[in-house]
Amino acid sequence: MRAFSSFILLASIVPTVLSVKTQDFKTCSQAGFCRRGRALATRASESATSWKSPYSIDPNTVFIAPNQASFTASVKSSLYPAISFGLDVRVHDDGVVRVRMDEVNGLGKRYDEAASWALIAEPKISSSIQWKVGKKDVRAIYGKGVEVVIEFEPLKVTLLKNGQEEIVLNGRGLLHMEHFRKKEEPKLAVEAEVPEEGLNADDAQKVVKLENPRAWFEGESEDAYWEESFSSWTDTKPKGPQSLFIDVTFPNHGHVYGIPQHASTLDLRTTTGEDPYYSDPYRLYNADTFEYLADSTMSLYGSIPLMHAHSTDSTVGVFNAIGSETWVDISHPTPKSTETYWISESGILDIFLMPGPTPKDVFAQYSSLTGTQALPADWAIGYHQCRWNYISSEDIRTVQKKFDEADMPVDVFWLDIEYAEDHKYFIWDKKNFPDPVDMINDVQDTSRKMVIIIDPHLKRVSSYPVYQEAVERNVLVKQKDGTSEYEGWCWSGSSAWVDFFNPASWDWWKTLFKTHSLGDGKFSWVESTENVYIWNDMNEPAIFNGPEISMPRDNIHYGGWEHRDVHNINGMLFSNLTSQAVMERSTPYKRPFVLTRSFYAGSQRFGAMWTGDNLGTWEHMAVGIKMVLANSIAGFAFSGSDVGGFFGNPEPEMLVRWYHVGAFSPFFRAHAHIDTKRREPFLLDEPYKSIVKDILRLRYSMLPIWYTAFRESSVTGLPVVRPHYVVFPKDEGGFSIDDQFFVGGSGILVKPVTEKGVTEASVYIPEDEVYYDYFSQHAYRSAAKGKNITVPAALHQLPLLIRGGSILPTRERPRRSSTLMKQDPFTLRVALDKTGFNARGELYLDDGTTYSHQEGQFVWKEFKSEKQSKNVIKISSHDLGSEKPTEAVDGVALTTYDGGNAFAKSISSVRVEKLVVLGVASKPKGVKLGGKELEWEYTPGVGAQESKKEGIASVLVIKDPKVAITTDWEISIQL
Ligand code: NBV
Repeated sequence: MRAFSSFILLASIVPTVLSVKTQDFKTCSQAGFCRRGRALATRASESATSWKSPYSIDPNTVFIAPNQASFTASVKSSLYPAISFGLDVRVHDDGVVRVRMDEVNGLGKRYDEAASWALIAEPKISSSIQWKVGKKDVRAIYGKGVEVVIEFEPLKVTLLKNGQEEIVLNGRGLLHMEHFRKKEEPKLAVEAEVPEEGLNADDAQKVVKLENPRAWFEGESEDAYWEESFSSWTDTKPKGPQSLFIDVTFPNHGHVYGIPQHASTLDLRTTTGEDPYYSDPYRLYNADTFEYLADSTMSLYGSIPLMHAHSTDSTVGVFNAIGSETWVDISHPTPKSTETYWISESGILDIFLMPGPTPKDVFAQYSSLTGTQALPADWAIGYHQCRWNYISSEDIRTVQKKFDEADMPVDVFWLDIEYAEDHKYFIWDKKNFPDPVDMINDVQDTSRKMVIIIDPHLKRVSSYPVYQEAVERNVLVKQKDGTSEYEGWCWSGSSAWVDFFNPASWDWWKTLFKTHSLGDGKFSWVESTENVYIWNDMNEPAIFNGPEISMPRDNIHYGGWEHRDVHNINGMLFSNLTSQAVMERSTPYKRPFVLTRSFYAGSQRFGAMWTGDNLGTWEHMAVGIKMVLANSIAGFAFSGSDVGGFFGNPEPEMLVRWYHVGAFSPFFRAHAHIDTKRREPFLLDEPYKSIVKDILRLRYSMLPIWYTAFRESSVTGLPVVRPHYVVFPKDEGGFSIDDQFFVGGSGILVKPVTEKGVTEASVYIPEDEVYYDYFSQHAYRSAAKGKNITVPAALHQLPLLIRGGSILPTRERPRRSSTLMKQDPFTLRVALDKTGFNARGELYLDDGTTYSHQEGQFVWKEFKSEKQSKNVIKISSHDLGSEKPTEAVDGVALTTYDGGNAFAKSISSVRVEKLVVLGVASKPKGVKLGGKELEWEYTPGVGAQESKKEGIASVLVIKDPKVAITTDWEISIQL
C-alpha cells in the first residue's frame, strides 16, 4: 500500500525536486544472485593466475549430427561430478552461432522458452558447415574467414574472424550454471583457510581451492539460496539457487552498445575495473522506476539483452536470450578491448553470436532472429497529442478545435486511464464520456485517430465482465501455490493480471477488441470503433504493493514457470497480443498501432515504445535521445520519449527545444502528468507558438523521409534513427557520439539542442564532404578525419544538415493531419556532393494503412543526380519496385505502374512540384525535361565542388516540371 499511496499523493502534489526512490529498487548487492555473481568475479580476479573454469567438455561425448547441423557434447563441472550439462552449438545460414547449455536430468527444469518468445521463427541451420573434431577442441570454419572454436578444458567458445578473436565465452572462467539441489544437502563450504603469512592472494586462493574447491568457486556461504528479503517482501525460493553467469569478452572491440533500457549513454560505460564510471552493473529487470535518474544503470521499463561490440574494422553482436533479471558488468582492460559479464537469476544458456562484420550485417543477423520493426501505419508517425487526462469528450473536441484554429498539424488524440469507470479498462466513465462513439467519430471526421489506454491490471469485481471472463477461463496469474489467483494493487484497486503465457487467454483477449457484439453476453468493445488504437502501460507489470513495484517472483505462470523466469518477457506478451487483436479486428487486416511501455527482444514486430515517465528537465531531454538511439540499435526502432517531460511544468524555451527532439524521434508524442499545467502547443505565447507550429510543420513536411526510413527498417533491420558508428563504422571520432544522429539513409543529420540559453551548436561532421544547413543552405566543409563545425542554434533554429550527395523528398503544404497529405505534391531537395554532380535518394509510398504493399501495391523510387557529360548534370527518377515503367507521353509519363497496382494508380496525379538543387557550380545555360525547357531560377552561391569554400550554397529552383511522382523521368541541367 505504501507505494500506492505515494502515487496518489503525487497525483495531487507535484514536488519541485523529483527523484527516484532508490530504496524501492535493488542494487546488485541487494540481489542474492547478483551478489554471488559479482563475488565469483572478484575471487577470479584476485587469483588471476590460478583461476580456471571448472566446466569442461567430456571429449567422449562429442557428437556431430550426421547432417553436420550441430555439435553437441556433455559438460561437467569438476566441482559437481554427478551433475551433467548438455551443450549444443549450431551455426545458422547467415553465420550466426547459437550456443545453448542446460542442466540434464537435474532435480528441476530450467526455463528454456525465452528464445521462443523472442524469435520470429526457428532459425535455419547451415548445411555447409564442416565440424572438425580434435583432441582438445572442435572447430568449424565457414563464411569469409569466420571460425568457431569450442575448447574442451576448460570449456570456452570463441568466434574468430581471420584468425582474430571476436567474441569469447567463458574466456575469464566465470561461467556458472547453478544446478538444482536439495535444501537439506550438507553445506558446500567449510571454513576458508586463513592464508599463511607471506602468501599472496593468488596462493591463498590456491589453498582454498585445494581445501574446499566448491567454496573456492561458489563462495563460502549459501548466500540467499533458499529465501531472500527485500524491504518488507520475502521471495520464497522453492527451487533454490538456479542462476546463470557467463562472461563474454570482445578482445578486439573497445566500444559496446545496446542492452536497453537505461537512462545512460549509448556507448556503454564501465561498471567495474580500475576506475568504473558506475558502481552497479547495468540492470535488466522491467520496472516502473518512478521518477528515474537521468544517468544510471538502474532498470527501466523494458529489456533487450542485445549488445553490439564495435571497432574500426569490425562489428559483432551478442543476443543473450534470457527472460529473468540480468545484470551486466562492463570493463575495458585496454581501450581497445571489452569484458562483459552477464549475471542472470534463472534460465538456460542460450546465446547468439553475430559475426557482423559491419553494423549493417549485425542488424540483418539480429532481425533474422527476432524480426524487424513492423511498418507502422503512416498516420502513426505524425504528431500525437496526449495528456493524463483529457477529461471528457468535450475536452477532446475542444483540444481538436484549438489545434485547427492554430493551424497546427496533429494526427492522434489520446485518452489516459481516467476515461475508464473505476479504471475498468474498456468501460467508459459515462459521466465525462457520455458519447464515446460520437466523440471518436468526430475525431475521425477530421481525418484523425484516437489512442486509448488499456492497462493490464483487471479490477477484481464480478461486475467487470473482462475480469469475470478471465476468471471463468482460468487465465489469471497465480500465487506461489500455483492455484490461487494472485491479487495485487494498482489503479483499479484490488486487481488481477491475465497470464498471457497461457494460450487459452489469446483468442479471448482478441475478442475483447472487436467492435461488434459477439452475442451470448460475451464482452466486446462495442463502444469503440476501428479508429481507436491502443496504449499499453504498466505492463512490467507495475504493481503498487509488489516487490520493487512489480510482481512477486514466486508467482506462477502457465506451465508452472515462476514469474522470475519470465519477468522480462511478460510485458511483451500483453502488447503483442493487443497488437494482434487490433490488427485482426478489421477485415481485411489493418496495420495496428499499440504503444507499449514494457518490452523485450522481438517487441519491435508489434508496435512502438516510449521511454516512460521522464522529468521535465534538460538532462531528461538529453538522455531521451540516447535512449531512443539505444533502443533503435536493439531493433526497437519505433521509439520516442514524452515531449515536454512527463513530470513538471517546462518553461516555454524547454518546451520548444523538446518539440525539436520529438520532431526528430521516430515516435513523436507530447504527454504530461495529471498535475501539470495544460501545455498543448496552441497555448504557448509568441514567439514560442509560431516556432512550435513550424516544428510540427517541419515534421509533417518530412513524413515521406520518415516513412521511407521506416520501410527500410522493416525490411533490413537498420534503425530509423542511426548513430554515427552505424553510418560511419570506421570513423573513431563518432563512436561515442549520441547527441546527434542520422535519419534513415536519407542524409539528414540532426543535433537537437538540449541546453538552456544556447545560440549556437557544435556539430561533428564525420567525413570530407559538403554538408548543407537545411534552412539557410549554408555549405559547411569537414576534413577526411572529421571535424566539428559551429552552426547557429538560437531557439527558432535547429542544427539540421543535409549530407552532400542526398536527395530528400518532402511535402511542403501545411495540412491538419497526415491523411490529408496523400494527394499532395512533392519537393525534391537535391544536395550535390563535393563532385558537384552526384546525389541520390529514395522515396517509398504505399496506402499507409493496410497490408496491400505486401502484394506489390507500393511505389518505390530512386532519385539520382549524376554527371552526364562534363557540363551536364542529369537528375532522374526510376523505380526500385518490381513494376515496369511505361512510355512517356509528351515527355511526361502518367504512371510507371500498370493497372494491377491500384495504389500507384490512386496517386498517379501526384506531381513533383519543385526541385531545389543545392551547390550547382554556375548559372545553368538551360534546364530540360525530355527536350522541353523548364522554368527555373538560380541564386548564385557556393558550389558543392568548391572544396575550400564555405557560405550560402547556390540554389537552383526548378519549378513545376510536370512529372508525376510515380513516373520515370530525366531532367538535364546544362552548365
Ligand atoms: O496512466 C497514467 C500514467 C501515464 O500517463 C504515464 O504515461 C505512464 O508512464 N501511468 C504511467 C501511470 C502512473 C504514473 C504516475
